Amino acid sequence: MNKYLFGVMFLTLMATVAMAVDTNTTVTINNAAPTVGTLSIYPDDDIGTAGVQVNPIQNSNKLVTANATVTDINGYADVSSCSGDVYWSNGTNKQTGITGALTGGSGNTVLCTIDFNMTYYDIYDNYTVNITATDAAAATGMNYSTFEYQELIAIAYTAGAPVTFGSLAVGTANSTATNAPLTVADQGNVALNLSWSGTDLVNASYSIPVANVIAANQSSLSGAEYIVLAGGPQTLGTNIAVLGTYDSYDFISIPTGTAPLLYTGTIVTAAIKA
Ligand SMILES: [Ca+2]
Ligand SMILES: [Ca+2]
Repeated sequence: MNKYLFGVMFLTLMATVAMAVDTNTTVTINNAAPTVGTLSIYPDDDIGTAGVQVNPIQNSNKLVTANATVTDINGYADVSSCSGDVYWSNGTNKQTGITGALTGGSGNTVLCTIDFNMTYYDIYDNYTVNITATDAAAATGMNYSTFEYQELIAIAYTAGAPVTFGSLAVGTANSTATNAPLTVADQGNVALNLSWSGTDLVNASYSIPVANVIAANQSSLSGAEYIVLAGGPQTLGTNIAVLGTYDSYDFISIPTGTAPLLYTGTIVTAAIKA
């Protein structure tokens, strides 16, 4: 009888040691929206002045880059995309939906970089750049910064240079350059006034005074607005618009007593803000 009881107790003890139960554990992790850190904008073409200044490039585009660290406490891989927008100071869009690149993800952070072009004729202004990051749940974060797009006063001759009068007889009056007009293009982002000066046309010790050269706004001097290229810079051509051009027509008169030689001089066109 005692032996039987012992056996039952032993089996019961063994069953207790092997027993296990389980239950599910669940937790739902809430999505946290990404946040965008301080924007950096490049290049800063004036490091001596606070803020970011960007200088236009004459007749060309300027690449501007902005980046910012995006943080998502669900892990950087939860950040699915980023994009950028550029605004003028009046709040209207210059460019929107610039696709950003996500690089260097680690832990909860990833870098977002956007690139965009500024044209040489974009107005000088304080531009705002924003970067928006979006995560897998379509939650977003945004931050912004600004840069100053600087003034650019720039001109180029786009036709008619060098000014060629060809072969002329002594005593010829007011002969027009054979390749007129001389076209000046505004290749910056400022409306311009033009001024003109010149040098004597020379060959060794011989010369034709620059006072014999005239620049005009049309191909006929009759009724023209014109200047004599002597006595320092004089204005001809005002309020040349951004992207605009100005056609000038050069004339020369050959004084009697001029030796039969090839004469060469210089015409200088300068531009100031209108
Ligand atoms: Ca998230
Ligand atoms: Ca600066």
